Amino acid sequence: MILITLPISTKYYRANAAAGLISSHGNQTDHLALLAFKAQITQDPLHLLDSWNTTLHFCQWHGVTCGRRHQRVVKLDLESHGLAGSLSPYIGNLSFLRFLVLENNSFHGEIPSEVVGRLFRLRVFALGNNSFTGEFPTNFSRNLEILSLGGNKLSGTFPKEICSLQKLRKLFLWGSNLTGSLPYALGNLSSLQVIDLAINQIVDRLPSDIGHTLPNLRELLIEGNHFFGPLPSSLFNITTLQLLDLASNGFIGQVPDNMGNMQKLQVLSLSDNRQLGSSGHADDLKFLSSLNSTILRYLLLSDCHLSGILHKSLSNISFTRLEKLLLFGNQISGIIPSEIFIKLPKLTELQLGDNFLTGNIPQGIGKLSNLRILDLGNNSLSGQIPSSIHNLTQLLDLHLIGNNFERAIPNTSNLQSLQELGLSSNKLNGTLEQLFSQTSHELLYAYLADNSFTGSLPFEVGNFENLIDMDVSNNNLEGEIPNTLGKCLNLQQLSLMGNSFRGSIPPSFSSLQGLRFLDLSLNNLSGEIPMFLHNLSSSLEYLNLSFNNFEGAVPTEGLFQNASAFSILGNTKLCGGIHELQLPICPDHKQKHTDKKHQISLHMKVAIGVIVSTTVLAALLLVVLCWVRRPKNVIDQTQKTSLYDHYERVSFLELHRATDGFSPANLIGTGHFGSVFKGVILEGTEPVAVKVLNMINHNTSKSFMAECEALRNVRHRNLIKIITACSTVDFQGNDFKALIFKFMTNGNLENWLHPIASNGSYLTENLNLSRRLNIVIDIASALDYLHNHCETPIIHCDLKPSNILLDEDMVAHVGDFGLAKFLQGNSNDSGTTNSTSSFSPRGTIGYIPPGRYIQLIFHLCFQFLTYFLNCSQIINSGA
Ligand SMILES: *[C@@H]1O[C@H](CO)[C@@H](O)[C@H](O)[C@H]1NC(C)=O
Ligand SMILES: *[C@@H]1O[C@H](CO)[C@@H](O)[C@H](O)[C@H]1NC(C)=O
Ligand SMILES: *[C@@H]1O[C@H](CO)[C@@H](O)[C@H](O)[C@H]1NC(C)=O
Ligand SMILES: *[C@@H]1O[C@H](CO)[C@@H](O)[C@H](O)[C@H]1NC(C)=O
Ligand SMILES: *[C@@H]1O[C@H](CO)[C@@H](O)[C@H](O)[C@H]1NC(C)=O
Ligand SMILES: *[C@@H]1O[C@H](CO)[C@@H](O)[C@H](O)[C@H]1NC(C)=O
Ligand SMILES: *[C@@H]1O[C@H](CO)[C@@H](O)[C@H](O)[C@H]1NC(C)=O
Ligand SMILES: *[C@@H]1O[C@H](CO)[C@@H](O)[C@H](O)[C@H]1NC(C)=O
Ligand SMILES: *[C@@H]1O[C@H](CO)[C@@H](O)[C@H](O)[C@H]1NC(C)=O
Ligand SMILES: *[C@H]1O[C@H](CO)[C@@H](O)[C@H](O)[C@H]1NC(C)=O
Repeated sequence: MILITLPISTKYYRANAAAGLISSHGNQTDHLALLAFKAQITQDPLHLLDSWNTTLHFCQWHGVTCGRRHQRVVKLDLESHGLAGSLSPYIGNLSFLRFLVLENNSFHGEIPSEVVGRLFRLRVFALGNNSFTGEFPTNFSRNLEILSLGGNKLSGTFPKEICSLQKLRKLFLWGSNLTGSLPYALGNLSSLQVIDLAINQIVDRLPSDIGHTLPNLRELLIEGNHFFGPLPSSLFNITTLQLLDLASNGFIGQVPDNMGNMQKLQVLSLSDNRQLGSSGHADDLKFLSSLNSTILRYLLLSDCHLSGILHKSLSNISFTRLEKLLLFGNQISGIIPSEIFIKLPKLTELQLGDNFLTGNIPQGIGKLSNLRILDLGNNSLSGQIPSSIHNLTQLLDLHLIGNNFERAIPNTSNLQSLQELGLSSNKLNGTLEQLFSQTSHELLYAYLADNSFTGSLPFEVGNFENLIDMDVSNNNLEGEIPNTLGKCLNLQQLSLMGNSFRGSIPPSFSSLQGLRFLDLSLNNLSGEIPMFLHNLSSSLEYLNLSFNNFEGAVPTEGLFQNASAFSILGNTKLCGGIHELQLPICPDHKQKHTDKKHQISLHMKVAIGVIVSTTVLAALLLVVLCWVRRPKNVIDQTQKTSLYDHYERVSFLELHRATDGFSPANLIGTGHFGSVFKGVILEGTEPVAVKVLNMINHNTSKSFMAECEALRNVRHRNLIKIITACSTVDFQGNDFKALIFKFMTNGNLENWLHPIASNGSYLTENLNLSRRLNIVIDIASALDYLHNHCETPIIHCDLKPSNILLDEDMVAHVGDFGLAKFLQGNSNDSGTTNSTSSFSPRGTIGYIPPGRYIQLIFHLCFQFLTYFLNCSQIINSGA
């Protein structure tokens, strides 16, 4: 590559030499060095080295600066370009180089010794935040002013050679795994302004004369090392200091209180020095009143051993620019003085948690309108949470856990940025309605455990779509677990333990695919353990269902294979499960098949079974029947819609109300289509069944239209009666489609045929022969009507016991037309393409003379055959 580009550049040089612009062979050397540098770059995501081409003189290449007179490279600055590759030793030939800045890229390999040793004019050597390996370079230019090698993978002790760099102003060796102590000679480098040795393994004391030997120090960062001993008071005498970060070391003793000279100080961090401060009664916070910088922004004093009385220590301070005041994890007592809210008006973080504070939160806290984090947790604060927190519109994290706060939570409707709400372990009471309906939808963490909250868990919990962790354990909550929790798709931990929740586990929990921790213990929950829980096993690590009233079979798959991964203690009605559980064997192992293939073969079986049994039974019992069953009008003209006329149009809100917020208590069935809820739309009217379609399934819309269309005009006593439909958007603006049917008191046929799978109430009665026969005749009548008496014949295509519904008189009604097909015209289309006018009941079958009754029975039986044939044809044709 270099060879190819050479001739062109030679031509270029000749041209320029003739013009007297370029003067020496050094120009060639620089050009070659840059090309060699480029050749070892393997990644240049921003394409910034594209300009390093032959059209441009190398002095005009991106990141290259040349001296004006001699056209030699004096500066190479390619900071933060995302460059990857190794560093070419040819760079050592750029003998006029003064600035080499490759900071914050992805260079790897060793730093070539040529680069360090030969560039004797170098003033700035900045290779920090790359991935260089090997030993620390040693042979630095005597002219070096800035040395930045931090954030690499270099190894070794502190390079002593640095101490001879008399012009050094800034030294960055953070995150370099440096071990050992600091060379004493470092304290002679009085020119030093910045020392950043944070996050290393240095074991040393700070020299007591540091304030005299480094009088120009502006920034000292030694956070995250093993410095020990007392803090030298001379350090706090350095008038130039702006940033002092001594956090996470082992400093001990009192903090010097001669800070009045540091008038340029912006950041003081002494956090995480666990023995800093006296262990006695002395006022360790006395130094605060000597701090005299009006531009202080961060005061970070958390996790030390500071004792003191807050209202005395803070009474004299006034930091009008202070943004962060962190004092958590100390031994500080006293009350929160309301003056501080006036004296620290710019606070964004106030963290006083894990101390011994008493009293209440002054109303004045509302003045801190920039506050983002308020942590007062684990103190002994009491009283009501002040209503003025309403003013803290920027608040992200409100952490009041572990105090004695009482009464109700104040209005939080203004806290529209809130992500973490920590109120656990207080004495709060009242309901959660207001909190849940008002709080920001951005909420990620809700810790409300160990209080005295009452009422239900509001359905608005579903608004918190980003919720990760919710703990409402040990309160006095009751009612159903809202199905809307299933909308919190990011939920990882949920504890509802120790309340009085009842009803079953909502079906929507099946969508919580990231759930790791679920504790529902110590409630009054009932129903079966839903099968979908074992599907969550890829994420679920902890499941506690103990001390409830769950019943039926314990699943045996997924999580339920491992007896130590879940607890079901204290549920007396459970059976089955893995052997270790030692539960009684379940009476019936019948499995529900949801598999599509199974469904088809199942309904074929049903159809065949029905055909055979009907034919035989019909023949045998025909005579008996003529007496038992009086002919009825096949079309029931008396059943007018008048009852439901007043809700022709029904809104989401009305349905929401009618079903108690689609509460699981009202859930009467689920399937691939969605869920069916029982509800009462107007008080005093008959209940309805609300079939809410699952909008995640993209076929839902089609199926909704098919069902609407199919049921729009049909009217038959053995077809399910549709009252109205609702196609709108829910509270979140998501598509919402529901069909509203007359409620069938006696449930579906499936539950009568396999009573063990139902909720047990059907067990008392059973289906005798005449009832079964009546049901078969009802179904046959419905099919006859659909096949022969509609202008466009309809094939139901999903006939199965769970779609046969029984009213209070045990009259069967065929339901669920989601898969219905119209036979006329293009039989592959669903009904949506047929015009509605072509589709209406054809004529009426009135009274049938007894003589034609036998004929009618056979005609009806024939309908099953028609259904079966048509439907299998449709299925086979792949429609
Ligand atoms: C060389 O780079 C410059 C600046 O990016 C560009 O304008 C010019 O087209 C490039 N020339 C060639 C031959 O790629
Ligand atoms: C480091 O470089 C990356 C791009 O590679 C950039 O996004 C980031 O802001 C840079 N960091 C600093 C501190 O400059
Ligand atoms: C430049 O440096 C490289 C490697 O350090 C070396 O091989 C080369 O001879 C030097 N001189 C020139 C004029 O490129
Ligand atoms: C170091 O590099 C990483 C990744 O490019 C970047 O995110 C970070 O900001 C850099 N830090 C510094 C101090 O440059
Ligand atoms: C330092 O660099 C100079 C100039 O290249 C060289 O003469 C000397 O040997 C080098 N010393 C070390 C210890 O590498
Ligand atoms: C701090 O500086 C003052 C002069 O500004 C001096 O009198 C005092 O001795 C210094 N204290 C320490 C501990 O260096
Ligand atoms: C604080 O600083 C001011 C000047 O900003 C000075 O006048 C005053 O004496 C200082 N107070 C202390 C206690 O050092
Ligand atoms: C609310 O904040 C505003 C400034 O944003 C302030 O003027 C007002 O006094 C505060 N109200 C309370 C009750 O603290
Ligand atoms: C809430 O607790 C307070 C005492 O802390 C009590 O006076 C009040 O009646 C309680 N309210 C409710 C609704 O229980
Ligand atoms: C490069 O610059 C030098 C002066 O420093 C000059 O003498 C020489 O002719 C130039 N070299 C070329 C190849 O143009």
